[in-house]
Amino acid sequence: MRKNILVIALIAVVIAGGLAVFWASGDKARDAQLIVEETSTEENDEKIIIHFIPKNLGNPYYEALSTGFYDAISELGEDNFKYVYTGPQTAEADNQVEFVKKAIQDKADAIFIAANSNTALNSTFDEARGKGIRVYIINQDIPGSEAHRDAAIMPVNFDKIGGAQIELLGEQIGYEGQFAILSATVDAPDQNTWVSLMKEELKNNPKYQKMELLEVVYGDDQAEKSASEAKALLSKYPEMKGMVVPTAVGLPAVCKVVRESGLSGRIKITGLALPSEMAEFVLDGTCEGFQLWNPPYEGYMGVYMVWAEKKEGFVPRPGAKFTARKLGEYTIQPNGQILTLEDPMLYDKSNIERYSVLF
Ligand code: RAM
Repeated sequence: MRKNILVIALIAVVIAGGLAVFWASGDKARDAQLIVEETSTEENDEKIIIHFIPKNLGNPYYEALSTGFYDAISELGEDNFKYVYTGPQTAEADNQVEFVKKAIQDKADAIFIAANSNTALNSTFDEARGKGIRVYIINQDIPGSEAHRDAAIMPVNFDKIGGAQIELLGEQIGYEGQFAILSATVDAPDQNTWVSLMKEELKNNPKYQKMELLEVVYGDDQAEKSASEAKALLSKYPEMKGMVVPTAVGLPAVCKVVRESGLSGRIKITGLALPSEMAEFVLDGTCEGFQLWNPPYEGYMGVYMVWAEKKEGFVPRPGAKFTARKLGEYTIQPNGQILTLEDPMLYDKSNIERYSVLF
């Protein structure tokens, strides 16, 4: 008998409890990720092996997304899966390469990755796919490099985000005045798509002609860097009326700076983030409203897509359909994307308490 024991840190195979518990508990997800499991390769041969590589560890957004993987695995039988949640500490363009390579060594069936770059991973993706591993981009796509992945799970229709974010800030500042965008990393495919859509919206929609974008700065999906960039903007532009912060790490960090500077209500802050991280700032008036979708849905759908391939002969190509139990049927679009939802959702005082217990 082969005694080839794999020790995998940051593995998450502990499924304890049902759907509501997983979706409701970020702490449970975090605890599960710290479990070190030993599994023999013989046992692994029987299991469906899924690796989820987030942009960076310690980002609560991806921990929320990961709970969706747990939930589907729990429904389909945890003994059927080996699920590995692992990735880099920081979200630089090329530092996920080693984690894709680990998934290849682990003979994964599918890799789900929130890529930190549009191009840096292409040859590693090719290597994985050459070995029969499915490569799924999750939470975004890799524009221009679509030929290097099997499909992309999108949280919403990205074409809607630029307009939705500008409209949200516009409403809050009365469609007039200076503002800045605080993004995540300079190479982030999703962030760059949204920022360019926001710029297009400002240029083309006369409704926003009195809104002036001062600059785009980058908080790297790190709370400290986001806070210091926000402080720099506040002192550089005393007339600034607001900031759009489309990152789950950046938005609460910026709200904290604004609150501590005594500027809550005077400077309008909006963007994309988790309701659980934003509740205090919505309730105290630092943030009037922000948007998001449902991150756990993406992981949930991903597991069902892999299951459909293993058990039902599904092949990920445009037009192919699969069913993700409680979410219903999905079809891969002609561009290889699968839309989890169409539009982002607004969170404000009216619903923040309800959603902040979910994710
Ligand atoms: C961040 C990431 C991610 C984005 C969410 C809202 O942490 O940059 O890409 O979708 O927040």
